[in-house]
Amino acid sequence: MSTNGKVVAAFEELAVLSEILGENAFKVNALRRSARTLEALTSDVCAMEKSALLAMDGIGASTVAKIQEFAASGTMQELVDLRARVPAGLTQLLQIQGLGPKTVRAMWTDLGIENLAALKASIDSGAIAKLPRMGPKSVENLKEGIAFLEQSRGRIRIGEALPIAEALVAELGALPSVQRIAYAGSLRRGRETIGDIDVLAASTDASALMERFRTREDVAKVLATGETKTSVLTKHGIQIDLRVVPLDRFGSAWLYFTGSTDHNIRLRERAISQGMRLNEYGLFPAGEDGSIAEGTLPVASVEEADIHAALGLQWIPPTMREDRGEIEAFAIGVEAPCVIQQSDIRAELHCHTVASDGGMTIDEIIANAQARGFHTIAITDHSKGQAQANGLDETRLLAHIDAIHAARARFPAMQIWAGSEVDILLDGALDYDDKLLAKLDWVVASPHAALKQDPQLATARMLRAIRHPLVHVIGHPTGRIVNGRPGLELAMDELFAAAREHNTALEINAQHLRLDLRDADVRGAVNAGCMIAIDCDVHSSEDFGELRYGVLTAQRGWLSASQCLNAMDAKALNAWRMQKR
Ligand code: DGT
Ligand code: CA
Ligand code: CA
Ligand code: ZN
Repeated sequence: MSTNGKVVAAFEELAVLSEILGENAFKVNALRRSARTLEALTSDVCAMEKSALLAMDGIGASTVAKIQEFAASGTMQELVDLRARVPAGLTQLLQIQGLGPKTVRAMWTDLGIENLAALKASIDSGAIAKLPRMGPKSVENLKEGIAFLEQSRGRIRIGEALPIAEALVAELGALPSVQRIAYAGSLRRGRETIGDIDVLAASTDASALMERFRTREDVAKVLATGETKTSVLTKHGIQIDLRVVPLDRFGSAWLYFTGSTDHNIRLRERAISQGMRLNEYGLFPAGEDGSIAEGTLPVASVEEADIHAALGLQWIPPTMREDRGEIEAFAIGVEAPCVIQQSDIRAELHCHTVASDGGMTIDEIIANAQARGFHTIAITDHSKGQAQANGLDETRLLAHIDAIHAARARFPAMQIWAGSEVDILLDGALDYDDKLLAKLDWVVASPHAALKQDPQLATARMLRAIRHPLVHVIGHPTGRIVNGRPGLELAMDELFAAAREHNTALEINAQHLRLDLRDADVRGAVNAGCMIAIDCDVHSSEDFGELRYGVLTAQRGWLSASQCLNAMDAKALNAWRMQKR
């Protein structure tokens, strides 16, 4: 998280805790407003002058004092105090979809509920119905929310795990005794959620490395420690396993601990069928009885690719190691799938400026895209139905189109399109009429409301949007949030067939909170012959950095550059656009 992100999160947490504690609404709202204002900032808040801070809307003297305290100490005393006054089990209840601080406060003060177990007991006994506005429908929603939370608990989102793993690898890798270090496991495979972080290292001084790992500032608890493996729990509740392996066996260990387990089983079977044995120490020739004679040296062990090659395979990208046909697909002599790489991406086709709920101006967002080496950007602010996101009505949209087109003169190297992220209404109609849509260069159509809609109605709704002749891309097709809400339940195969027939692309929304389409659905869409867009749904400059998660998800769905809009050259992309105009 950036410094600004941490400050915003601190203000949000202050607001939530204050609300649970029953502080007056004025104070709570002021804290929320501070968070919103700071969220939109593009410069480092901790480096700003007091006068510049005070000049911003919704930032008063007490907010400035808290920011300065955070800049100096990395925390805020008030936050520490409030955390101590609210039971930890209570803030955890806020992770239940649809449950806000007001209701959590009522549960606490009226029913004495302090954790999830007590909440479930009160649902079972019926006591929960004593709360205001807690009718049968609300209780049902609450039950669904709890079930979803329990199913996802314990797994963290890749967007939280990857930066932590990268920082750890960089920190430990800087030790002179560390010869090689890398992360493995589900994180390397790019799964949307991670059970724990697995790190492998080769070192000339294993005990010093383990000591350093155990005593890092971020470690809350050492779960187990030895010469070759140490497991810790971080202060954020994330388990990290560090294993030390011999440098000349790094490749075989990396292969083994990257997994998946099912993929590993297939690889071992292949080794056996070729009279060999594969384990984390290498690929070995086996005797008549299948055993590895003592002192036998491995055929391959230093690099993953050596082992693959000795097994008659091309190197298999980690994101594809899930036992979904990859071993056959990567056999030497077969034309292997060439999955998309981040460097293939040259366009951002879904982003929001200050005109709706983004933090950058038109020029800022274009400059960001250009700095990333992109040739095309489509600016797609929200449509009028998204009032909470300051969606544009017809008059504002027409002016916005002109403003975007006017920017072309200032960025002659960029292909700049005036678009919209148009809301898909409940029946599949769009939030703007066709006359207005036809004036836009680029149309992304997305579902935002009624995400618990009946599956048949939801499928019909999305099919109608896909068939609309002016729609280029369906944005975040299910509306799900990873570890947050399941989103629309759709007959995906019907969507893929329609998308293919009508030449409408489907989005992989790269935001790690969304990753929507999910990996398995990307594979389905790819097989059905659909075009895919990978977009960052940019609201702030940092959001461009979410691209990596979208690319990992695309790779897990076996997407190649040839089926991805964002990998086309500028001319081809424009030609594709024009078939809808
Ligand atoms: P996670 O952490 O639940 O998101 O998933 P993974 O895949 O990272 O699983 P993890 O951390 O238990 O182990 C990392 C990899 O190491 C796993 O994908 C395969 C390999 N591995 C670990 N333990 C075993 C084992 O007992 N048997 C086999 N075959 N493979 C294992
Ligand atoms: Ca793991
Ligand atoms: Ca592990
Ligand atoms: Zn959206």
